[in-house]
Amino acid sequence: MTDFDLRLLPGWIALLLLAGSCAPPPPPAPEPFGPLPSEAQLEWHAMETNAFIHFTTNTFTDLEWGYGDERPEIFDPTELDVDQWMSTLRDAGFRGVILTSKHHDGFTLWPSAHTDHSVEQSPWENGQGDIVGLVEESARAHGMKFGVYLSPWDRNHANYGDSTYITYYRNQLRELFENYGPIFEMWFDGANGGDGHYGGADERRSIDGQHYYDWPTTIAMVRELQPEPHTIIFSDAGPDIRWVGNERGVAGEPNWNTIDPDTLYAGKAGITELLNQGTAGADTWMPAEVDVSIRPGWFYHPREDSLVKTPQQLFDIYLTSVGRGSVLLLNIPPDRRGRIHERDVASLRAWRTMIDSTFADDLAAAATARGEAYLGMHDDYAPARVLDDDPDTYWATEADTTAGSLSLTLTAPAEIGYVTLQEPIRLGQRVSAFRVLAEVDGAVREIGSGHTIGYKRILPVERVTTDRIVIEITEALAPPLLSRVSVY
Ligand code: FUL
Repeated sequence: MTDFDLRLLPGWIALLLLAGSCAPPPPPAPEPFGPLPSEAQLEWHAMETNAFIHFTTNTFTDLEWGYGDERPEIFDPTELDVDQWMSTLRDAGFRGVILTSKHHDGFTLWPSAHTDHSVEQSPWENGQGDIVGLVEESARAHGMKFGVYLSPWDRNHANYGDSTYITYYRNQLRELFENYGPIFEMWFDGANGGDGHYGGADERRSIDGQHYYDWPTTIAMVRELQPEPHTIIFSDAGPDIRWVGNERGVAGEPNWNTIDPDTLYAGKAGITELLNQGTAGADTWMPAEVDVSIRPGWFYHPREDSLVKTPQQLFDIYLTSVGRGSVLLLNIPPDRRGRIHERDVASLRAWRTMIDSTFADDLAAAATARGEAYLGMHDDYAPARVLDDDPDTYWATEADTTAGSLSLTLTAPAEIGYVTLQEPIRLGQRVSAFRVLAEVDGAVREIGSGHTIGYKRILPVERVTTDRIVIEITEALAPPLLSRVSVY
């Protein structure tokens, strides 16, 4: 900094020069706001897209909910190729895969020591095969995390409805965690339609949904079976992630990652809307997961080959799930051969190409960011922080405000169609209303707006040609922060 030797100056002058040359210390970092995500939840948010695999006797009976009296002999995929599933999923960009190891019909895809109603009794691989083992191994070999669905409702089991069934269910969970872990996500499905085979009783059995399963004990058991890495537990009501309230692929707008678990109980009026939108300023971080199938059904049916969602439909779902700060859990059901059908493969490929090409070139990467007010007017919190690759740096507004704005100047005018925004959710979810404006023909006007941002918001904006974009946070629960802004 100086061209000469400070030691030649009187001490007090040297001190003054040194003080003047140092940047002022940054103001204290913003206080976290409200409930915060755990490390495991943060990792889950960053996965963005996971795949669901529904495969069982239903694949061969053409049913969605097997009654529980299916003969294991019908389970006989002719060309099972789990690596084909996994390479298809990996190429489509999925980071994890969740397998229905047992659906409501009770047939287990692994040779369980606790039941005969399993692949062990099927002709496939002469009863020596293990689909759960194959999927687990192949998922990891393809760089994807492995998760499990184990239906609590079991229409095959004779004791379903009494407490011995709960022991059976927990024994199976134990088998899964001990033999196929680590399990990144555990899916506890709330569905229960009443009637079933139940070991030959063929009757309707209703359970007390709130108490029968004694979920707190089961959840504690999962935590004990796998303390690290922490399994993300899904159910209609958490504890780690919640249902999104529909199976159409649409997260709420707003979509709050926070909710009060006490408000979530079956039969509550408006429960699906509550799950869909969450609650601003609530006490628990429990984000919604968007589960939806690539076909009308969850299982493969030949009649639905012509109804596979198109790449455009999948892209729209991507925007209403990942683009609203949720994780997309897209179901792709293998067919009777034991392969992902050609039509599904083609659709997934074209979908991935669509995502990659739409979001290939971030026009903000070379932009300049400006703003009139930011925390302490210090570089650490300047608008430029939304353009660097570090998710832990962010633009921060002053501690006493719940609004703020920044502008981006692109290197040249370009046609834009999407603006993506990210909040540093480690410090809580804050933004509740924002607008995006652009300078078009010399005038600045609004080209889009939204409510929540969260982990990531992809906002389709009016297509305009511009070189100046303004992000205006108009309402927030606490001083707004943004870690990233991209423009496409
Ligand atoms: C629902 C189940 O009843 C469907 O069959 C499917 O497994 C879906 C993911 O969850 O509750």
